[in-house]
Amino acid sequence: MTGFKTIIAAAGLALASSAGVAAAPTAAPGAATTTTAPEAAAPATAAPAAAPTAAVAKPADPTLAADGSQLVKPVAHVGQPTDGYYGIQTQVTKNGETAHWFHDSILFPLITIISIFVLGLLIYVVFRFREKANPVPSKTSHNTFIEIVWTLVPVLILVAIAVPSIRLLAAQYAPPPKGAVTLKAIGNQWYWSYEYPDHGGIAITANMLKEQSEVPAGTRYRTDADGPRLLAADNRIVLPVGVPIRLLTTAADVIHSWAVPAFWIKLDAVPGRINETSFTIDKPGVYFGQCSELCGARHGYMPITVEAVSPQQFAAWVAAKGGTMPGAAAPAASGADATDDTATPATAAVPGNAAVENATVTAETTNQAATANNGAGGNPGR
Ligand SMILES: [Cu+2]
Repeated sequence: MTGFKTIIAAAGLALASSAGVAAAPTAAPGAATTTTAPEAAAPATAAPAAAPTAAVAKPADPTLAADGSQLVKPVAHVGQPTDGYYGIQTQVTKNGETAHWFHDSILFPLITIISIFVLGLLIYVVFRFREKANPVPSKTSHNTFIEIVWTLVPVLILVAIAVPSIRLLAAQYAPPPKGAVTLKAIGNQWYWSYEYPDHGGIAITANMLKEQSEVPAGTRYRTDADGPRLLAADNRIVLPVGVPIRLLTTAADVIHSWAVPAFWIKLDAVPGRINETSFTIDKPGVYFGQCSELCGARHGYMPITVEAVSPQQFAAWVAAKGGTMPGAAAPAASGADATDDTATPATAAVPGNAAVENATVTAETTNQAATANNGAGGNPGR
């Protein structure tokens, strides 16, 4: 039996090597020393027997391709800033759509009309009542009609703005309904960590992906499939579409702010307290955001990447992360720490620059390192 296992392991090793994939660490040492030439040739019939032994640890992550790269690529103009475009990003939540309409149909026209009206009045007054054109100024100090108009009109304008504004504000803080998916975002200097407390306590750390020129060879770097520069994170937060999301924010050190423009969400993450809001994503896709509270030297380098998927894919993703859907039975223990996102996947190394869960870069922990200041030399000062 032991001999058979060795053959299987050797066949798996040979297959993995020929495909350019590093073998799982557990199989490597023993198999390499006991392999004999004929078995190492790995007849085709031995390969299927070897494959399942390596794949049973975790279900596949539905958001990743077989090579570990991101399946869903960001789409231009969606969930991210666009060169040369000004205006609010396309919104994918109800509150966002309301806010977008409120801005485009009420606030912006109103501001434009008022500004042009006041400018016109000023220009008229400057020319019409200048000393040359109006040598004897009027001494009128009171006009009941004009006073009523300039009091009433601004009041009506303010009421017209206040009604949709307060309604939107209330909707943003409406408690999530039952069945909401809870996402807890924790701000850290300078990365985000996440927990899914209703889904078996899945925990994820998300760091910004650096550019190829900024990392040593062999280290994962950002590609266009990950997202735009400074906005792509190594681990995406996966959320279901059409399901209310309860967002909880807090922080481990200083105040951060979890903000994703396409969701119309910006919620401060304050140490020692938990803030809550809710939203429902309408469309699948990849959406980007950033920390929006000045939180230190690398404040600008803690992006947020959310991938919205169908509820079925979300359930598959939860299973891939070792979590459970609410109400479902806990999965059989696989031996690995189900909530440890940094655990090495059973499929071991992924070729090339593919996305892997454990690609999280160790976060810098001091201002000195983060700003590349020379601690010994001190700040040169100005
Ligand atoms: Cu921050």
